Amino acid sequence: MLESFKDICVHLLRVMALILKFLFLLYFFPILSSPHQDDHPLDPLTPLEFDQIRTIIKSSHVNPTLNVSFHYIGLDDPDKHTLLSWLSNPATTTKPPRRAFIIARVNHTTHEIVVDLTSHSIVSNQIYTGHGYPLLTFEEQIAADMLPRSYAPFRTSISKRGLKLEEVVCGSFTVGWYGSKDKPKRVVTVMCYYLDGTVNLYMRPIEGITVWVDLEKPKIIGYRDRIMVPVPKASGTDYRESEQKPPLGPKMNRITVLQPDGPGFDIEGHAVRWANWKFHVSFDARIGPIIALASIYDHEKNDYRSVLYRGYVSELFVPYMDLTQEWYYRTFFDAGEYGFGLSATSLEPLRDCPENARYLDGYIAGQDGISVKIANLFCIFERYSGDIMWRHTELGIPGRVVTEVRPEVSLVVRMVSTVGNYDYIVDWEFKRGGSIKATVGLTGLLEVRGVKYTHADQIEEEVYGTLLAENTLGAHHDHFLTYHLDLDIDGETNSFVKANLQTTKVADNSSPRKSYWKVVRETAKIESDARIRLGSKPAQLLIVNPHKKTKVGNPFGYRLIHGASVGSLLSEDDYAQIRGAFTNYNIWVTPYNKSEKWAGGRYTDQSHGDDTLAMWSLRNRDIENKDIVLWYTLGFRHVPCQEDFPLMPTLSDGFELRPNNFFESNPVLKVRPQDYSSPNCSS
Ligand SMILES: *[C@@H]1O[C@H](CO)[C@@H](O)[C@H](O)[C@H]1NC(C)=O
Ligand SMILES: *[C@@H]1O[C@H](CO)[C@@H](O)[C@H](O)[C@H]1NC(C)=O
Ligand SMILES: *[C@@H]1O[C@H](CO)[C@@H](O)[C@H](O)[C@H]1NC(C)=O
Ligand SMILES: [Cu+2]
Repeated sequence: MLESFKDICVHLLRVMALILKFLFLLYFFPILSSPHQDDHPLDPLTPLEFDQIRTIIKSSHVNPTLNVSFHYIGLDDPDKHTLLSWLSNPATTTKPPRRAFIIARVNHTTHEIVVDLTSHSIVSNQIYTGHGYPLLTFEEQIAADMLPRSYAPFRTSISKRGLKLEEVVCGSFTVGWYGSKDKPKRVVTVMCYYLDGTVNLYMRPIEGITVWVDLEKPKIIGYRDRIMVPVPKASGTDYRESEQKPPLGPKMNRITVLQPDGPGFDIEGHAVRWANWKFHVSFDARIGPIIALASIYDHEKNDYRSVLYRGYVSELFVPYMDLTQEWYYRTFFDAGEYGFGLSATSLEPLRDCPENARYLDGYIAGQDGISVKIANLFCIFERYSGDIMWRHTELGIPGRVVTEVRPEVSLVVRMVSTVGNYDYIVDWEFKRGGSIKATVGLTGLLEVRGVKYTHADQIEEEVYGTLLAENTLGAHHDHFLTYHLDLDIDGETNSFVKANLQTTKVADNSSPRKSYWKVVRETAKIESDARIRLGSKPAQLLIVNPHKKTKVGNPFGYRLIHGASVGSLLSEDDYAQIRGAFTNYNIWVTPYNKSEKWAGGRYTDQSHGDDTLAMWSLRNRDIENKDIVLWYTLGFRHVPCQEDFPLMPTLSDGFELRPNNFFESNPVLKVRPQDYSSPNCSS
């Protein structure tokens, strides 16, 4: 009996598979056979294109003996209007040209080069002479990190401390800018750490030694050994499973994620469709993940409606609060200095992402312009976490109980960037109700300073941090992430509205109440109207389309539900803050401008802050009824605690972009619950 049931099941499945295969071919054949299948104008550069770029630039050079080092190679954004009209009418409009933007150093000069990949030619090649330098390459950092080992004074410092040279590893740190008017060299400091029994090098700083390296030579140009403190112990610092000693934590029962019908999304090249959403996922060496052209299907209007033209983490700012000579300059810009995308890591299946995830690979270019693959760069998965999308139990009808529930299922796109010691988990999550949630999780290793102290009671002076373990001080710092959010709410022409919630006193005796709050709407006309420090005034922040209204007359809109209202506490005249001035406010709105892409400016290493979002915004342009970009900075103030040692459990924050009078009514009312009833053939 059982046997025959199984047979029927297997047979049924085979027939169904055949039908599905047939339908699949019927549906996808025209797409599969098209040569442009995964050739979207916003796709990241391919290995073939990296090759073309290298060849075109090298062969164009007047003096072939000069080496070209590539500091940035990315897609030169297609013109927004050309792209949007081509997308809406590919048959009769021209496809935007495929171009790359390159920052290269040739003979100690910074070049900005635009290459046309269709005509295989150089469109422009300009020399940049302003302040600041491009991203550091991995290769030059590695070369700098190797120098101390063979440098006699350094070897003396190491043996003076009784350490073994072969257990020393070093890392390159950007040096910032502290008011000097001279044109500086491209310099980093190299800081060294000790392994000897652990892989957690960041918990074992060899404090007091600073090595300055000229990256272009590369050569040591300065050396200082100022203080000697014990290197913190190795014991208790290793985070590898194999190195943990009992007592161990409880073992979890297995949890699996099954999707008997396969994943509910579809990836064509870099275009993703899932439930009512479609969007494009891309990747850039500087900024990492990019979500573009996110549109949501409106069943009532029978069409896709645009929400987000493009969203990405534009810059990160991580200033440390330690004023000692080895530390004061540590005010990092992880995108503009180190490359948030260059620092992306391969995801570990089943650990970084659940069982039902699909993966996408990505490519970056090395300093020589040759592409390097990052396998499993993105994971994309449907998240069913047991949450409720909506529900109600009605007990108010005599003699009846009505209960309706819909479970929440969402789609997550994830990338992890490990910038030296820190790991940033960047998620973009799409919900059927129309929300886009962005979350960033911080984990990995703190930057700690070696100190002589073994107990907090011994500390008398300002140490700028928390004692986390013997000789180990976790330095105070912040992490700011500035998101570029080019929302196009049902079209490009939008306005930014502050709906202030204002406490109003009832003066006369018209009500037994003494107060209430009312909504006072303010549409931002110029850029200065839209600079906001969150937390100062209760308000709802909206991007609306003033030309399009619901049937009852409310403008279509999306609301920014922000996370913790954290802004920089540095004074605005602090050099670090001048460079990171894009964090002076949590919210800025600018008119769309293709060149205003990186909030910390194009050349962030040793920048003077003359090309930041804060400077652009000073032009005070009109932003009402325009194609506008919302910039949102979320922040973490990090006062380290012992739980962050030896590795920090993930700390998250984020924001939600949520429809607000965008739909006529609840867009997920008619969502059909998942089918749990299919026969279980797996036995
Ligand atoms: C170019 O690079 C090669 C290989 O790294 C090196 O040997 C050569 O000295 C470099 N040339 C110049 C002009 O820097
Ligand atoms: C490299 O630049 C220096 C000046 O910075 C110049 O004197 C030299 O001629 C340049 N070399 C070549 C090969 O162009
Ligand atoms: C676009 O931005 C760049 C850089 O801020 C600026 O030089 C240029 O004038 C801007 N264009 C317009 C039309 O505002
Ligand atoms: Cu931190």
